[in-house]
Amino acid sequence: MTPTEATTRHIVQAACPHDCPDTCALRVTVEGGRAVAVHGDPDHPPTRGALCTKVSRYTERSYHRDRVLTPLRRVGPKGAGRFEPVGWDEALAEIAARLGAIAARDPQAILPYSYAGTMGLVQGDGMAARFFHRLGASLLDRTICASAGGHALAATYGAKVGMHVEWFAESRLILIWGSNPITSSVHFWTLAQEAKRRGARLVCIDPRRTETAERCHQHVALLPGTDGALALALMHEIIAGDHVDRDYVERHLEGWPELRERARQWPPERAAAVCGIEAAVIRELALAYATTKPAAIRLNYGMQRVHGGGSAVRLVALLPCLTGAWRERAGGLLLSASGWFRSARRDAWLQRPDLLGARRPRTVNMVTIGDDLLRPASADFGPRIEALVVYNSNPVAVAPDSARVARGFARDDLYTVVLEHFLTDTADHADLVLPATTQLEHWDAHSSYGHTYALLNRPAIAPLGQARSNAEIFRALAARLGYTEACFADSDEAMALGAFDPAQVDLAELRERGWSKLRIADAPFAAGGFPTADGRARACGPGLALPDHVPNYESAISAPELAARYPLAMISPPARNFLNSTFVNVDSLRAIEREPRIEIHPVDAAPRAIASGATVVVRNDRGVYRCKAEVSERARPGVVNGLGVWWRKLGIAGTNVNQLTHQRLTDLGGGPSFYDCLVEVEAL
Ligand SMILES: Nc1nc2c(c(=O)[nH]1)N[C@H]1C(S)=C(S)[C@@H](COP(=O)(O)OP(=O)(O)OC[C@H]3O[C@@H](n4cnc5c(=O)[nH]c(N)nc54)[C@H](O)[C@@H]3O)O[C@H]1N2
Ligand SMILES: Nc1nc2c(c(=O)[nH]1)N[C@H]1C(S)=C(S)[C@@H](COP(=O)(O)OP(=O)(O)OC[C@H]3O[C@@H](n4cnc5c(=O)[nH]c(N)nc54)[C@H](O)[C@@H]3O)O[C@H]1N2
Ligand code: SF4
Ligand SMILES: [Mo]
Repeated sequence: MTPTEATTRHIVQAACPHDCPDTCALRVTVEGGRAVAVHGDPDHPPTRGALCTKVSRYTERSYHRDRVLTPLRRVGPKGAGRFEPVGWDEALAEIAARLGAIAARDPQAILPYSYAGTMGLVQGDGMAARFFHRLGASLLDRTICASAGGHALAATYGAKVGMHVEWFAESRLILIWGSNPITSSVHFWTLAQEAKRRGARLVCIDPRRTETAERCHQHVALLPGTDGALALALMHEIIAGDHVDRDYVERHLEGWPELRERARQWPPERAAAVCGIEAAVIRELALAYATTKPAAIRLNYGMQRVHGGGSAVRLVALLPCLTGAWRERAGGLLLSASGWFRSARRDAWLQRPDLLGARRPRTVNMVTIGDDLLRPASADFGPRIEALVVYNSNPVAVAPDSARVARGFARDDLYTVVLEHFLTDTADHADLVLPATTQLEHWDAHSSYGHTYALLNRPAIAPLGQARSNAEIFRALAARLGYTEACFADSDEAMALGAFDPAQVDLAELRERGWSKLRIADAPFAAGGFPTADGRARACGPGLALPDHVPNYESAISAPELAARYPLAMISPPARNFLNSTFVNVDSLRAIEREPRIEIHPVDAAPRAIASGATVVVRNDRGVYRCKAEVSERARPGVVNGLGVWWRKLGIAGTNVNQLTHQRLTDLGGGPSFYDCLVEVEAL
C-alpha cells in the first residue's frame, strides 16, 4: 500500500459474485486500504443503485472473524473441524504429490467439485478448468441448479435465451411462475412493481404463499410438480377460446399440430384435479393470459426441481409462442438469459478443453455425489473416487441426501482439498483447507443469467491474511506439477480482461464503467428467429418427443404406499437472508432467519398436535431433519415448506433439510429433484 492509498478514500467498480439472476454492479468504498461499504451502482440499469440485504453487508462477511486466512491441515477426524495452520509451500507440495501419484495411475480418480460460490469466469471455471483439463481429471456435470430448465429452454428455443428483464416494466400481465423474486431476484421485483403501478396485473403461481405471492393480484397455489398439467390446460383454453396467434404458430413453431392434440387432452377439470386447484381459476387465467397484451412470464428455477421439471418448463415456454406474446418487447418469457452470452464469452480460451488432447474422461453428475463417493470401481463407473478438490461449493450442505454425502466425505481413504472462505460443513471434512480470496480481493469478469450486461470486477483491497484467489492457487498447482503451457502463466487480470469477445462486448466501456450491454434486439423473437436450426421454436420434432405432464417420483399417484407413510409433500426453497448455504454463518443475517424452520398449514398441524415454535422432527426413509415448526397459511394443505439450506453444524442436532431429499434425477438435464419429496412431521 502506498501512503496515499492508506489515507485516502476511493471507490472501486465491482460485480456481485453470487448465484443470483440480478448480477449487480457494485461500488466498493475503500478507506485506508480497508473496504468500508458496498453500494449498488446507480448507473447500471438492472441494479439501479440498490442491493439486497445480504450483499449490502458484504464487508461483514469478508472481514468475518472466522475467515480462513492460512492453509489448514486437519488434525481431528473428518467432520470434526479441528485444524492447524500450515505454510503454503508445504500445502502445495503435499497436494501436488498426492494428485500426481493418483494421476500416474488414473487421473479420473480425481474429481473437481465446484458450483457457483462465485459466478466469476476467472475464479469459477477459468484457471481451475485449465488445470483439471491438463490433468485429465474426471469431468463434473454441473447440474445442481438449473439443468432441467436449461435443457428445456435449449429444446424449445435452441438456447437459454429470453426477454430483456428491463421490459417487464412495460408488461400488462406478468405471470411470476415458480419464482419468489422478493427473495431471490429483488431487482426483477422492482420492475414488476413498476408495471403494477402502470396498471399491470401480477399473478404468482407457487405452492407457497410467498412474500411475492401476497403482493400479487392473484396467487395460484398449485401442488408441487404439477406445472406441466397447468400449462397444458391453459393451452387447452387458449385453443378452445380461439386465441391462438395462428400466423405465429404456423411460421415459428415446429410441432404445432401435435401440441394442439396433446393440449386437447387436458381440459381444465383434468388439470385442476392434478394441480389441486379450481378449474375456474385455470379458465380465468387462460383468458387473461391470451387477451392481455403484452403478457410476460417470469419463470425461475423453483418449478423445475421435480421429476418432470424439464417437461414442465418446455410446456410453459411454449405458451408465449401460442399467443404470439413474443411479438412485443414486453411480452414473452424469461427463465435464463445466459445463452445470450454463449458466443460473447471466450469459454474455450478461459477453460481450454483442448488441453485434454485425445483423452475423454468420464463425467460425474454433481447431484449424485452421495452415491458416487461410496461407489466401488466398476466397468460402468470407472475408478473409485480417490481425491476431491472442492471450490466454490459446499456439497455436504447443498447436495441431496446429505447424510449419504457426509458419509462419502468421511471416507478415510479419500483425499480432500477444499478452497474456502470459511470452515463450512464440507471444509470440516478436508485434509487440507486453502484460504481463498473474496470478490473484494480479486479480479473477475461476469456474465449474467438474469440480464444482458457483461461486468468486470476489480479488486478493491489486498488479499486478507495469506488468502489467494482460486486462479492463483490452480496456477501454483500447475507449476508444481510441471505444466509449462503458456496459459498457466496468464494473470487473473489478463483473464478477466480477456474473458469477452471484443467483437461482441464493448471492452472500452466494460473497463471504463464496469459493465456493458450486449447488442440484442429489443424483441428478439418478434418474427421467430429462435437460435434453433431452422429458427422455429420446437414443441416436438425429429429427436424431440412431445412433452406431457410427468408426475413427481414421490406423490400419492406415483407412489401410493410411500404416500401412506409420508403424506406431506415438502419443498425447500431459498431463505431470504441466505444465498444457498452462503451467509448462514453471518451473525446479523442468521439473526433475521432465527432458526431452521418448516412451515405447516393449520389443517396439517392440528391433527399432529404441532404448535408454532415447537421443535419438530421431519422424517422419511432417508433420514431425520430437526427444526422449528411455524404453523402458517404460507403453507398450503398437504405441502410443508422447509426454508433455506442451513449449515448442518449450525442447524439443530447437526441436520439440514437435505437430510430428506433424494438423488433421483429430473426428466431432462440430469438435475436434482429437491422439491419432489414426501415426509411426515412429528411433534417431539
Ligand atoms: N435470497 C436468496 N436469493 C437467491 C438464492 C437464495 O438461496 N437466497 N438462490 C439463488 C439461486 S442459486 C437460484 S437458482 C435462484 C433461483 O432460485 P429458485 O429456486 O428459483 O428460488 P425462488 O425464486 O425462491 O423460486 C422458487 C419458488 O418456487 C416455488 N416452488 C417450489 N416448487 C414448485 C413447483 O413445483 N411449482 C411452482 N410453480 N413453484 C414451485 C417455491 O415455493 C419458491 O417460492 O435464486 C437465487 N437467489
Ligand atoms: N434442499 C435444497 N437444496 C438446494 C437448493 C434448494 O433450493 N433446496 N438449491 C440448490 C441450488 S439452486 C444451488 S445453485 C446449490 C448451490 O450450491 P453451492 O454452489 O455449493 O452454493 P453455496 O452453498 O452458496 O456454497 C458456495 C460456497 O463457495 C464459497 N465461495 C464463494 N466464493 C468463493 C471463491 O471465490 N473461492 C472459493 N474457493 N470459494 C468461494 C462460499 O464460501 C460457499 O461456502 O444448492 C442447491 N441445494
Ligand atoms: S445477491 Fe443478487 S440482488 Fe444481492 S447484490 Fe448480488 S446480484 Fe444483487
Ligand atoms: Mo441455483
